[in-house]
Amino acid sequence: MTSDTSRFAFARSNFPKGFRFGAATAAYQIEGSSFGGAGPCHWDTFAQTPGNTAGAEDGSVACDHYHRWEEDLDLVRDAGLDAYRFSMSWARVLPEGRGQPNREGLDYYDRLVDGILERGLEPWATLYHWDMPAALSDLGGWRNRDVADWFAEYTQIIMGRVGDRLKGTATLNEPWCVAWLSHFLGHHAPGLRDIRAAARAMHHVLLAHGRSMEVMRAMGLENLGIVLNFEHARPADESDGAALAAARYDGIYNRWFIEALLHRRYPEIVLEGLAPHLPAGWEDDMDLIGRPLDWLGVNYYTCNRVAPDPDQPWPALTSVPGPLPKTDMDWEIAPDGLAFFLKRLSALSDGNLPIYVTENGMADSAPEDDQTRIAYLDSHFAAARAAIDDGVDLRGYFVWSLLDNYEWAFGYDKRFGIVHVDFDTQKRTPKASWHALRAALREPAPAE
Ligand code: IFM
Repeated sequence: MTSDTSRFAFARSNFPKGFRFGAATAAYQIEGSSFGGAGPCHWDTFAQTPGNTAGAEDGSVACDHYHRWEEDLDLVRDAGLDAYRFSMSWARVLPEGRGQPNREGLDYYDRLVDGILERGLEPWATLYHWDMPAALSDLGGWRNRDVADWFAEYTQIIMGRVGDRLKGTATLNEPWCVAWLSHFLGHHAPGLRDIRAAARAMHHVLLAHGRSMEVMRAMGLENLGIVLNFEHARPADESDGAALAAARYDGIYNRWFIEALLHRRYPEIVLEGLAPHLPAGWEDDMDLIGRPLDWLGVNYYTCNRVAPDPDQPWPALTSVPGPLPKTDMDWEIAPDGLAFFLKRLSALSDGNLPIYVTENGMADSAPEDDQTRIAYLDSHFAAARAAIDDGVDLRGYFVWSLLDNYEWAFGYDKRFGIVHVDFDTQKRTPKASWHALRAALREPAPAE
């Protein structure tokens, strides 16, 4: 094993003082949804439908983090990281989605947050990372406008319990996945392929964000934001058709959410297709959606080559394979896309919004000697550093992920962890990337 000799090219001292290095996870991917009195969520039921997830795998046991969280937090601390980003499961807190809270679930998050703090780490929480309670899914989930009020109720309950000790809170993780991937492309729960459902989810997810922020502001909580994902849209060739297809892709994926949040508008190029399907009166919600954020989380992994598909209805586009080296997800490795987005987002917010890379990493099957992951992360750390040099107010960087975990529809085969998990024994083994990170972070930050 070469883990002790592998090195990142960067060290802590290459980044500004106070820059936070962290690792990220999500509840359904690691906790084990069958433990601790959690209610079923739509991923439990989605996985029980043939063909939806690899091997019909689900998150019922996952990494058994629900019982092993202390050992896992030790791994975050021992890597020399500063912060831990995790999510809280709505269905664990409220098994029916609303009404009676699950005391065991609330106690669990209470202990977890205290455990993070006891280890000298900053807790960064996400309120929703995709585990919609099945009882609310029955009522239409993200298609139902009432989801905003349900989410507000959940926000009030969980933040009433742990909000006082969190360093940063995001309402939602990756609304594009919540809405488009899950209601238009059908790859994630609830697995719909319906433009009307997608349009409603695209709006309601933002409305829910707005209501949740309103609740947390009223509670006097601070450092509130949202985590969006971005994928660099590149025309597949030099034709006008490919340019238009890429612009539409960019609009749906990379512009819809952030322009609503920062500028209270949806991009025209997307309204061309979605406007007929949006809920009546959506314009009246834009003021609530666009209330100020304290920070923005950026999840970045790859680029996408976009080509026109004129035989299909709007958005009439498709993706084609690109030439760059790929991860186990078949995602091209394109670190320049990260620098592109950091600069674009900084410009869009006039430099007035602190930005964090809240997820970046790769799936790589190497069990322990994951040199490819070290190279991947290094190239993205370099892109982040370059963006800082260009004036981007980038405050931190969370590696995805602490542990190998449940990669949604792909099951347990795609390994994103800097720590290997043997899913038969639940044994954790730090990989070369974990050791390399520890070496890079050991170097002290420069004096002021
Ligand atoms: O595992 C996911 C995570 O849940 C959200 N962002 C992307 C990761 C890799 O696909």
